[in-house]
Amino acid sequence: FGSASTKIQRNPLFATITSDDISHFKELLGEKNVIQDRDRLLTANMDWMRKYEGSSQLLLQPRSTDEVSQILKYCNSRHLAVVPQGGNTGLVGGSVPVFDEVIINIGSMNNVISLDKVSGILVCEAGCILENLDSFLANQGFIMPLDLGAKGSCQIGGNVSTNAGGLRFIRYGSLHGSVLGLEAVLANGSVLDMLGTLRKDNTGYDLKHLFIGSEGTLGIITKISILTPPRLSSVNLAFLACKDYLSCQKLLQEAKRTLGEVLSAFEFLDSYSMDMVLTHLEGVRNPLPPSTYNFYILIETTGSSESYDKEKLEAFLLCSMEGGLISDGVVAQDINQASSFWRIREGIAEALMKAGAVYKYDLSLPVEQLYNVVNEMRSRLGPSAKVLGYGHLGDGNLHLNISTPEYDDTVFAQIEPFVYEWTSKHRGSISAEHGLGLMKANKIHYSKSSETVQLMASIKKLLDPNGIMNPYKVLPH
Ligand code: FAD
Ligand code: S2G
Ligand code: ZN
Repeated sequence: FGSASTKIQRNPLFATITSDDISHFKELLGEKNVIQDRDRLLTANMDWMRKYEGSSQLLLQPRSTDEVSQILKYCNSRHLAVVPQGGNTGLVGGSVPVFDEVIINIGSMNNVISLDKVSGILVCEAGCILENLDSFLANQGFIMPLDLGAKGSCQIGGNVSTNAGGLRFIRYGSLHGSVLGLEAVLANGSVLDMLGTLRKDNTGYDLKHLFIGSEGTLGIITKISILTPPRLSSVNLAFLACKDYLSCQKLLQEAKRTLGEVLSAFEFLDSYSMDMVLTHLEGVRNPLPPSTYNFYILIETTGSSESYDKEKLEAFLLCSMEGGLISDGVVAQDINQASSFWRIREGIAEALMKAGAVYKYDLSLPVEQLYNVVNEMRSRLGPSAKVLGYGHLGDGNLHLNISTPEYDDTVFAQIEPFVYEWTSKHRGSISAEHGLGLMKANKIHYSKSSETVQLMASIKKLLDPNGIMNPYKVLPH
């Protein structure tokens, strides 16, 4: 794809790094946290999909809120643009520089601060890796309210900044609900202490919500307080096959109705996604006998009584089988089998990267229409590309991914702006959970009115008057 910056001009108001800046940062952070090493910079400048690449000459690794504050205060006074970086697993080009922005990686700020074991309220630093938090909580009888395929690298600060959704969204909802408080540092270095740990606090505008999903453009999140659900003893996972998309929809309605409170995940993938995984990932096999199924569904239940949950799930599966909603299925007998089922769903992104060029669209759509855009895209592209549809069906979130051996301009021109227009026409969102980043900064009007975009721009101007926070991202430039 080259870098999207071919179309964007570097803002001439931004300064470039000088040797005085480097000495200042070394003084402040210590030598080893001021990275100019070529290889380290190469990695930090490239996004996970190897689609966006910046040319930053400097990576800073602060260890405390105060160091973040000092860095931003200095960069703001010098008009040095910055890009906050967490695990760098973002999929819209938001976490890497467009030009030579200074990269500020929060990864060293990875301490758990407190866990209230009565309420399950965790306070931690933004650089904590999601999987590490989940493991820490496991021993305390709690779980993180989100789970995503990137859990091994993504940081909770990045999750909050992108308002990440993920596999548990259907049960535990949005981070706007589970995040109770934040500490954030603004471009001028001021530290906003919004780190409340109360479920209810109705005292004025709830400003933390501005930072949830702001993708590093309003400030750097340094601490988070989050409500973590209790870890329940009984988890079941079924891997099912459906003959058509209508059955998937009906299965979702049935699951919500009959599994009710124990339903904790409802994911789908089509046969093209299954083929992609079986072709490109080692040691992954389809748990169901190959057949003409067109869709696969993962249904997870999480509850507190093994017998009660199993009985509910088995009754649901039997009734769905008899009703013809599912054509085949298997319930994981142990944790290994369950992880092999999840490996199929979570491995699609990785398989796509191995197959060649990927055109990735993360759409929210009404469930009834959600798969139509996949079929439309298939008829538009014909044999020139593989079109995959998978995602969090339970939340109406489609991951439309188009794969070609090499990047192809003509394929791209057949996808955009069609896919955005189609989504907008069906009152969907052009970004369900990944954010806008660089990729969709100029596409926001497909899902937001010009008045709201203008108001967002004035809020950005108020909080970051010099525009140094993650420039060129989220809002049109
Ligand atoms: P980064 O990629 O480093 O940064 C993301 C954005 O947040 C950037 O704009 C960056 O500037 C900003 N940022 C990072 N840290 C901070 C901070 N402390 N303060 C302010 N701004 C900050 N996403 C989902 O929502 N659901 C999924 O199911 C999902 N599955 C994925 C599966 C795979 C295999 C991969 C590779 C990605 C997946 N993602 C998913 C996308 C990605 O993992 C999420 O967007 C994640 O929240 C990014 O976290 P990160 O720490 O990697 O952030
Ligand atoms: C997922 C991330 C990967 C992709 O797998 O749920 O959010 O390919 C996605 O879009
Ligand atoms: Zn997703």
